[in-house]
Amino acid sequence: MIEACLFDLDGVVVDTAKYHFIAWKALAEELGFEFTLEDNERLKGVSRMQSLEILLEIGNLRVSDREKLAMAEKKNALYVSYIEKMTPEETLPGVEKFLRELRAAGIRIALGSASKNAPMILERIQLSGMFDAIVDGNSIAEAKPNPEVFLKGAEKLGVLPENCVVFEDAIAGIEAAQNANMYSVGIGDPETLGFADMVIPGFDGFTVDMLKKALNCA
Ligand code: B16
Ligand code: MG
Repeated sequence: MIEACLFDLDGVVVDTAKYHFIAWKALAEELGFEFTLEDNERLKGVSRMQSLEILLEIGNLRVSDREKLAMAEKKNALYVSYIEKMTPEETLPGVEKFLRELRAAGIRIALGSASKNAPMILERIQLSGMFDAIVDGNSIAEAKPNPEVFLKGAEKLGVLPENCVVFEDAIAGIEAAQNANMYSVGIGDPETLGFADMVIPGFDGFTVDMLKKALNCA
């Protein structure tokens, strides 16, 4: 039985990876090394401080914890200057329709994101009201693949994990869903996310009926 759907944010509801890329690239350039789109792939679904660690490893740099904090803050300020200007048009195709369909079917909806900026992004794309619960980088101690973010979401909704479906674009996110004992739907490439229970390219054309069929429920 599907009682709730939990959504990752970046790469599932919106594409903020392009703004993260601009901001990390600017920081890397300031530090004197190149940061490529391929490098950026390694940061998807990863927390801000873990992303910085990866970036510093790419640049072969060692810095103090204080400098790390300052760098992360600087990157975030530039990132926020971009997401502040986001509009509802940036919601990925089919997402809003699918969320509305879930609501109409009485299925509860939660957000499960690593981002501390999730509330602002949802506000900018005008989707805050669609979520019954929000769990984001501000309210979790453990990063994905730890299941904390999704277990907290289920708890807030008052739904058992086995009755939850997770939509995720990152490998660590699918692992987190599996660790939470939830049904996982990968958004993206089957080559990378093939270990999820189901993989779809995106929400365009995807319906609640299709999800129910895949789960073998009426
Ligand atoms: P922030 P998600 C993640 O969002 C992003 O995929 C990842 O690239 C980012 O580093 C992380 O949020 C933290 O974001 O700096 O805004 O707190 O995919 O978990 O929705
Ligand atoms: Mg993501």
